[in-house]
Amino acid sequence: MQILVINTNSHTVPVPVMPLGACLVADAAASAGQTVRFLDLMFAKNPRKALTQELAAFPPDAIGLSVRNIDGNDMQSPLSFIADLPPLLDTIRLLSRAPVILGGAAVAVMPEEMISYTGAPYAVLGDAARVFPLLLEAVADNRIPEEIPGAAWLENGKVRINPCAPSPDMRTHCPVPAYRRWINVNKYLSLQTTAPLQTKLGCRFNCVYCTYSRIEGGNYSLCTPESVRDAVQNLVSQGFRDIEIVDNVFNAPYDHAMEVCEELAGSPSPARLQSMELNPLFVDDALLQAMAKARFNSIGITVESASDKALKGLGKNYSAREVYHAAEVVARHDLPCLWIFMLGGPGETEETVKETLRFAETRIRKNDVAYFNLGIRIYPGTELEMIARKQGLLSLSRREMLEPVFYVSPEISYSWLILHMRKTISAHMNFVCSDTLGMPSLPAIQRLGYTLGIRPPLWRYTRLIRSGLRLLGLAA
Ligand code: B12
Repeated sequence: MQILVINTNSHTVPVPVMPLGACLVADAAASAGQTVRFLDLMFAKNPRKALTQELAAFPPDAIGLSVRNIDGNDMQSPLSFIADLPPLLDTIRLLSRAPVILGGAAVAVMPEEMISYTGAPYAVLGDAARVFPLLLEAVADNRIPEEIPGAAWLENGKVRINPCAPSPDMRTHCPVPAYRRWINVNKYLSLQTTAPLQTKLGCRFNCVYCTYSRIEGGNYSLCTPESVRDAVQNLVSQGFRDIEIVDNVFNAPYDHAMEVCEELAGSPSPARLQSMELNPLFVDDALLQAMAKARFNSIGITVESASDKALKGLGKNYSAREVYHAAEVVARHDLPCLWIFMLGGPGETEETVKETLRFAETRIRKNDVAYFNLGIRIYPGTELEMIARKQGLLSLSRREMLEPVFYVSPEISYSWLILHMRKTISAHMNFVCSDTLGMPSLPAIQRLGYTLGIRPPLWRYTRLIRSGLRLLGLAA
């Protein structure tokens, strides 16, 4: 069969992200003997035209459509991406009879809604590198994929979804795609993109707003440390130096993170690593030492809040005490740290926001950075959805929730939150929010930085960049 895999994501904030899953399914289909081409729309000036040309050059028998983002997850400047899909699907239907197989994080987050919205006859959930080739065979035989775990399809206008097969507890292979076969890697790198690498699947936490356990399952499936080492070597051999661990939480389970670090420390490599998703409860001296030895050049802690009341409202498994403790640990090490906050959750008040800001102002080092999300995207099926409905804040149907919809605690005024945070961010050059990332000058800064030899993560230079922009009289 001739298979076309399309990466539909063209969002470039905070950086254009390389389509890890889409490249993995392209690899899997090629390994299964299919003839595969890849259309990456990330940098396409006119996606519809690019698709039209591709369909003419390579008439496919099936099309894998990767959809990463439903929306920008940003209440300050809400952006919906799903509206980009109907024009692409119309073009496909007009020029080809190939069935569309939907995949990607957006589909994992809202499967039924995404399948009904796009009208795609098939979709894949779970371990797509395994499921996609099986589904292609079923499609070739015109067979309903009833026996394939993780397959979804439309039957008489109804969405049918097979439960995913359980992932093994340990995996001896940590997947890395042949990126350069499918995408223009250099273009991504010039915009400060890192090569994503996933060392585990699964999330056992119960944060009220989160979709991670739905996407990856509630049980851990861990790549052996040796396989992670091999994956890093593979990426290095493909010319990558900046590698980002994209696990939903890197330091849980703690022992796995430690073992991965020890394995990486023992194998010489020019790779620089980063992870933006550490849970403060499991940040200690041994971990940061091990990460530094493993050649991590920075960390991110998704701390969300430093107020007990707000942390409880978010369903976090730690309290403000552990947040302060994490800051003490970070202060004893050299690793640059990005602190990520989420303000406006259940129970948030002006007082709890001020508590969090007191932490940020007194405990975050001057060269580290605090990033503030204001308001929380509500996804169907989360506890936050139930809370919002109970509080009378949400009356939309699940389908309508494909458009960005956000939660802000009824105990706080959103306009107060915005004004207060703008004032605070303006007074602290190492504090940022999504406004800062949305700066039109960001891509130029990313490119200039790359040309000058600055490598990811760029946020380490936040203070310098914002001060420079201010000096030039530009928005910072
Ligand atoms: C790490 C991460 C980031 C990092 C990425 C770093 C990097 N170098 O890649 C950063 C911080 C930059 C980031 C940014 C954003 N992210 Co983010 N991110 C993640 C996270 C935690 C992991 C992503 C990942 O790489 N997973 C591993 C790979 C293997 O998964 P994958 O590519 O999705 O592929 C799997 C399937 O989707 C499938 N698949 C993929 N394509 C295809 C195609 C076909 C045909 C098939 C069959 C299957 C298939 O195959 C794989 C499984 O086997 C996810 C949450 C999660 N647990 O998935 C959120 C997530 C993807 N992000 C999300 C969002 C919203 C964003 C942002 C818009 C906003 C933000 N939070 O900053 C930006 C957008 C960036 C951009 N330019 O597009 C959402 C997307 C869905 C949604 N809600 O809209 C997620 C799901 C989190 C959430 N809130 O639910 N993100």
